[in-house]
Amino acid sequence: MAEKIDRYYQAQIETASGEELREIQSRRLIRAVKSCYENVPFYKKKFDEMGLSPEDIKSIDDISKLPLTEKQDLRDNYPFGLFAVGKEKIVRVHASSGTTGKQTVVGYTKKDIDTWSNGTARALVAVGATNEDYIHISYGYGLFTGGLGLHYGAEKIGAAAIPVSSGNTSRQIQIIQDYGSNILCCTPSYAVYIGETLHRAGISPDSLKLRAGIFGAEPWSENMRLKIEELLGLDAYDIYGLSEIAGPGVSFECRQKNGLHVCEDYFYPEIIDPETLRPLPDGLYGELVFTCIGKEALPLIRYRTRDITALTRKKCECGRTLVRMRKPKGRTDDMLIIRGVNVFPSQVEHVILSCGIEPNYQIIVDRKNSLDTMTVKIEMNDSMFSDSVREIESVELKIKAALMSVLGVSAGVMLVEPRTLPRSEGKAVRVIDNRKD
Ligand code: DLL
Repeated sequence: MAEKIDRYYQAQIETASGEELREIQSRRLIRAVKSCYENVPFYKKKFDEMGLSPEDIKSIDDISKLPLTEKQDLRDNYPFGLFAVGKEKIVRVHASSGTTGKQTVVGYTKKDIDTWSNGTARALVAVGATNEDYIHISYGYGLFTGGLGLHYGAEKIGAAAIPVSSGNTSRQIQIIQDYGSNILCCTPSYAVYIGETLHRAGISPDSLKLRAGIFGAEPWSENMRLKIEELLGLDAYDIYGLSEIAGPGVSFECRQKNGLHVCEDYFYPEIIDPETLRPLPDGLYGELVFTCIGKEALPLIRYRTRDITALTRKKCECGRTLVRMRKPKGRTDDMLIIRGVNVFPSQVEHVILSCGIEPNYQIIVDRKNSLDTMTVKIEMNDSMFSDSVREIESVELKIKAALMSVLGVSAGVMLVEPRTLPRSEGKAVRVIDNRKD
């Protein structure tokens, strides 16, 4: 287990007073707004249409006067139309995978890469990483921001980055064993897969040097945290981010495992009601919106992430004053509406794990005779598989009842043979929606 002293990568910022932070945020917001107005025709047009001038923004308190930006705006200006700097200043591009429509492309100046790496460096130090650690990075390297994001953070703190990238799970395990990897970075679903493979190979997690894991890029529940910690024998921490804003490290968990500290000196968060678009007070769940106040190449203003969370400014035991966001529940566009009831895949995951079953599942949604149906396919583990049909049916009924009580809508449950559902080395695909609107 990690030593219990809290350390910071940039103590001055991470433990700054509310007043100091607001002063930095105000100064940076004014600069970002000016840059957008002067350098991005899309924002100039928006401001002019609203009758808004950059001079109207005098402090961070004026933020809600600014227009919102949507993913579609990035798509409409594909690939580089929202960049605020010339080609000569861009040193890197990344892109989001974008399962529908065009990809969204993001650019970074040298300073932006530095800013982003500070975020991942803060995240690594917050979970106890030091320059003596081997940081095993199994997020994909490439246009996806996961691999290179953690990589630069690891190098910043002087640790040794192991750029394994995703895939080839037996090789991952070999490297974890042979190199003595201390910190594992990958998606939570891939962490489960690595853990299961380890167990099948008869390798005890106690024989490894893994101490902590930094898992993100997809929503995961508290029960999933316990599962991963048990499978891999480490402390599992959440990390959040999105390519449009930077990549991983926009927010991160500390040892308290109680919300993710937002790097609010670079990325100013707000929560809005996704229907009325009005700002919501701390503590209420709504859609997370970010304004990039410390970025040069793509300083997005009030970007709608579609992620659902709540903010809290309550004191954190770690000493960091950076505002915390709750573990994201899911995305407004991932939310399933089943016969009028809102269902998040993360709720289904919570139920499955609380019934003591492994988190390998898939939600199949269909429409039969104009009625929505939802079936949850869940993999049995090897010991369940040898149970009698009656025992298996009774487990199905138990999960069905638990789903009904948590979701408020009935769902079919189908236990399937071990290792028959697709595994993911990156973001898991949990939902198959066969409804045609
Ligand atoms: O997923 C960046 C990342 C890489 C974050 C590695 C953490 C670790 P995108 O591919 O642009 O970027 O996807 C961003 O993924 O809007 C959320 O919906 C989801 N997401 C990311 N982190 C979390 C998390 C990366 N910790 C989108 N919990 C975001 C829940 C997350 N959802």
